[in-house]
Amino acid sequence: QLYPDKIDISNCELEPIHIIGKSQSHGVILACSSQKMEITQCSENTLEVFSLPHEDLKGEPLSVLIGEEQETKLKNGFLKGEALLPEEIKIKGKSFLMLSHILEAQLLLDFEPLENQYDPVTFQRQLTRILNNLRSAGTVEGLCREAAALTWDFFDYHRIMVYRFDKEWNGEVVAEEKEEEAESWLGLRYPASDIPAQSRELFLKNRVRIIADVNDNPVPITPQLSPVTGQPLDLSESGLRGVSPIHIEYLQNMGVGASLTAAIVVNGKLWGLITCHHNSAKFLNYYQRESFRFLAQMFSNEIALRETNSFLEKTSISEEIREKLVVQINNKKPLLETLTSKVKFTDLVACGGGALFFNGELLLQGNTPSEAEVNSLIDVYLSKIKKGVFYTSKLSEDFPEAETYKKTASGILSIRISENNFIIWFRPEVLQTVEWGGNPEKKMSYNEEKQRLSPRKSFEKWSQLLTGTSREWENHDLNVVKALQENVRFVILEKQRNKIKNLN
Ligand code: BLA
Repeated sequence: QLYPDKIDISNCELEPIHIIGKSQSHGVILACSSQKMEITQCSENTLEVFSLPHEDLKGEPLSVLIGEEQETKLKNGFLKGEALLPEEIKIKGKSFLMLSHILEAQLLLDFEPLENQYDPVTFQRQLTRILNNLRSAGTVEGLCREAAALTWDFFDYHRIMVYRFDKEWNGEVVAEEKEEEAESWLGLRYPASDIPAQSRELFLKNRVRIIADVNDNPVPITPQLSPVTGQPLDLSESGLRGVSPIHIEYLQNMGVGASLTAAIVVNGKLWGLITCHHNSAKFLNYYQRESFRFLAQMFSNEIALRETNSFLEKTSISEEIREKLVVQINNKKPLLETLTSKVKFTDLVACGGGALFFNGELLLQGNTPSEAEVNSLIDVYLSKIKKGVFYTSKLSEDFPEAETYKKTASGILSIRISENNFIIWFRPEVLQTVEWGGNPEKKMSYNEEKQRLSPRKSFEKWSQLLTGTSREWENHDLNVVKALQENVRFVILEKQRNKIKNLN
């Protein structure tokens, strides 16, 4: 079975939301064979939307619906491999926007109502404001606030949030615009399972997602399997894709009537989302969503720019220190001494202290666990890890013995020089109170009526004191210690070569 019967929150990540087989009811999803341009599948709401029964459409040439001229245009565009542009189409006197996507031997067509016409002047003004305001926002925080403010101004939703993911895909509201009387969710965190992996994956493909009416009944697409491919229709590109029932329930529990979300993608990775909530149903047409897409794109570019600059700045500082260390270790003295003389290995990355373990000898520098504790850490834990570089900001989670010294070493970064030789950096615990939007340990409850697990009902602020966690290791930290690892390995090899030379 392609679409499982029973989806609940214990198997969220298995829900194949891209082949959900349903359309949101404000528009029509239709598929046709690209060979014959014949309608093969459509959502069952054509009577409500077009005043034409869906039974009468299937098997008919697409021209019956959109006219000969549009059909020819579509077919030619498809044959030439050109990008298919949105077309304004009149059906029984009503205006629609037809959005076309190519799916190998089929065309996937979205028909959306077009009530307000496209206004190029408004559109242009929005683009100019987006460019100017985002470019001049200073910090990443300022940028997030500006993106929320622009979204608020342009699209009239009741709440706007910039939502940022951490390494484990939990998210935090880092900027917010809302109505005055609504409670603030700024700073609240939400667990990764609220937005499962396949949904995050889809956001990389299709950057804007509108849910026009949370209380809508999604309309089935029939037949379920495409007569062309024998497979369900891939709705990844559709702007009308029906919404997962679990997510609907989630939004209902939150009291949301409609949502609009855009992906923030930085260097190919989902960095966060701009999410808009409305208290009642709300639809934005394609042109408005294009403005939003542009806003999210510019926002993404500006984040990437700031992250790259900050990375380069930090890298150049630590590279300078590494160069000095390399001069020292090329000295004839013993390695332990050369790594702890004028410039110390602990100067290389921000840390509380560090340890050198070479040929059975241990040297501690700065704030560290005791000798016995570090020896045990290496012996019982690190020596079993086969990676050349290992790091964690929650050591005691995987190595419970570390609980006793979490104050000095909640975080460790370790490089392996050879089989039994290590350089280790320690980061102290940073106590943090984290505010969650609802207790993350009570993500679900059993729903008698639906006979399945349901998302949590309460999103009330829930505080958690985070212990045993250090500041996270960043990419520039990892890069510079990897480079040092190469340098030290090379020096050891040279020393061994010289020894052999001298023996001969
Ligand atoms: C999707 N969940 C989402 C999305 C967001 C959130 C932003 C993107 C889709 C959208 O709304 O358009 C979560 N929304 C939030 C959070 C806030 C918010 C955290 O406003 C904070 C203020 N959701 C669950 C559980 C499951 C789940 C337990 O909580 C698992 C079954 C599923 N969430 C789920 C699915 C989607 C989703 C399947 C994709 C919905 C779709 O695209 O159809």
